[in-house]
Amino acid sequence: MTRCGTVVLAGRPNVGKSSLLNALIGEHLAIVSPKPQSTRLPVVGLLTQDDAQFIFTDSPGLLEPEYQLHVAMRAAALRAIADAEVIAYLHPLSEFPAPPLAEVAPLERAPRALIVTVYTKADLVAPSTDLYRPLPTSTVAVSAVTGQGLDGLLSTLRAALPAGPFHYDPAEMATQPMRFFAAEFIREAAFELLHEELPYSVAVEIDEFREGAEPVYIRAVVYVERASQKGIVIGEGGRTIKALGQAARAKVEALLGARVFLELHVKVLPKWRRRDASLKRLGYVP
Ligand SMILES: Nc1nc2c(ncn2[C@@H]2O[C@H](COP(=O)(O)OP(=O)(O)O)[C@@H](O)[C@H]2O)c(=O)[nH]1
Ligand SMILES: [Mg+2]
Repeated sequence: MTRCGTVVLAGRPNVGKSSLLNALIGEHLAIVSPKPQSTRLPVVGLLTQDDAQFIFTDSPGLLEPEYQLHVAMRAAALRAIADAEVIAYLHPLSEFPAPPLAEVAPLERAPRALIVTVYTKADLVAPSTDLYRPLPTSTVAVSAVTGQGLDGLLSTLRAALPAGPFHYDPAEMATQPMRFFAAEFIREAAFELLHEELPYSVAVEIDEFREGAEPVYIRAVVYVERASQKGIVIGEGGRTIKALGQAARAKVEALLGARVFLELHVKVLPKWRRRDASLKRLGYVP
């Protein structure tokens, strides 16, 4: 008898949801940043081990919305939580104990799915501290950096998966198209290379994606919210956008396993974070 189900990785911004997804899948699928709120849309990663298929869903951090994009991110996170068969509720081990998920979210009613509390960034907590007391049941401590606790987490989650046939080919690890990941990796490069508020003003649209070409040809638009930001993203003599393109290209090539030619254009989409029509066009609102 096989088991298969959706496990959502949920929690506050910056607790390590995207890092844990990548560590579980063994591939850099979800973008990671020391800056909070880097994840805007759920990212799905598949892991099939023996008789169990895990459909992991990384979700945006649960936060108080400050503008329309946040409203969309929060709605996406709550949908992912409502749709999941198992909720992995992540919280840093250094901030033990985790408040109830229903309080953090906050949720109108307790979710029907089983909640497994996952304490993250265990490598940052010295083993001598009393945080290494025995954890309550349905609770595990992991590190996406050292891999500590991942096997234990998987066996806890496996027991919670419903019995049923696999939904995906066991060889698959992603469900979203390469152009989604291309846009995300350009954003990840923006989080790495741009400062302060700027990465939050960046959105990416893939204009063309020719997978048959050698190298694979991708043309993308990097949107910012104001004309003054456009100059900063391009940089002196085009230096910044060039570095951004190189960093993003390497990320896309690593996932695609093929050489890529990436062409970036910078455009202004005024106040896109606060406009529903823009959010819809960019795919942040269904
Ligand atoms: N030391 C350590 N840092 C981590 C771990 N997991 C995530 N981080 C860091 O925490 C920050 C936020 O991680 P991210 O996965 O983007 O968090 P998310 O916002 O919850 O998706 C990044 O700087 C990560 O490198 C971990 O297990 N150990
Ligand atoms: Mg994230």
